[in-house]
Amino acid sequence: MGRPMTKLAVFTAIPLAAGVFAACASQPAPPADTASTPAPAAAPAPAAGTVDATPIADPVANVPPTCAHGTKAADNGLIDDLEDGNDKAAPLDGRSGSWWIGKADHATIAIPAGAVKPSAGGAEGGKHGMHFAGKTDNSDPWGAAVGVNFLAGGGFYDASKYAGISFKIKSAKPGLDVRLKINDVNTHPDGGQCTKECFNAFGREMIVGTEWKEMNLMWSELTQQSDWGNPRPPMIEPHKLKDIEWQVWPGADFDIWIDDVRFLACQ
Ligand SMILES: [Ca+2]
Repeated sequence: MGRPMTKLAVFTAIPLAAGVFAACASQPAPPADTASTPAPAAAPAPAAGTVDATPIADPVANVPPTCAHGTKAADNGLIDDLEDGNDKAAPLDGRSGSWWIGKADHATIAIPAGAVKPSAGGAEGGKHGMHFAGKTDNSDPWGAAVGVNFLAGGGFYDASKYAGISFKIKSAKPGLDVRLKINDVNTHPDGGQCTKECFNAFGREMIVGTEWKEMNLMWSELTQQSDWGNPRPPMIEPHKLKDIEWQVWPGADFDIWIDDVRFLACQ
């Protein structure tokens, strides 16, 4: 795909359940759900002139804050606390997706081994969390990711009544660089808006430490990476979200936990 490696890499992910693990980096295969639907084909190219490719220097500057008085956990906003021990998102408010993991060709995943499922442990107050450990390789254009789709079959989910997203994360070793990503209709090829430069999802860079940290992020606090991607809309499109995922960069020996993933509402 001609892009430099490191952190500008296009993201490709394949669910373990699909039985195909490593994708050719030049043909990104988006994460599908564990449903039996085939992996989505590459999105058709939009008609010429339909995509505004104008770079926006600072997307957040164009968007007003969504919650003047802060956020709180939304009613029926739980995406998953992993306590049921299965790979399904909590079946609330129409959500039906599953957890998945993906990796680049030379990356290895140690946990979960085999089927994607929660591990014993997790954040305080629970007994299970999503444990994701392995090693990524500098020779690959991207590293590895764990995520959860909102809908079975990988469709777009309307989360517009929520204000943002919350989750807990920790790393076995201090200072691990992880990027939260929420693919939407503009950044996932299934939306038909991006062609060559998909997967620059709105999200947030995090340096993850060894203590559980709760991250509460309003939609307006999520940004694309600054120097690539097409289209580059002013903000995430909350009424058409694909998934939430946590991506580790190439060249990392990683061991992270994710737990208590939920939507936020305004106070
Ligand atoms: Ca838990």
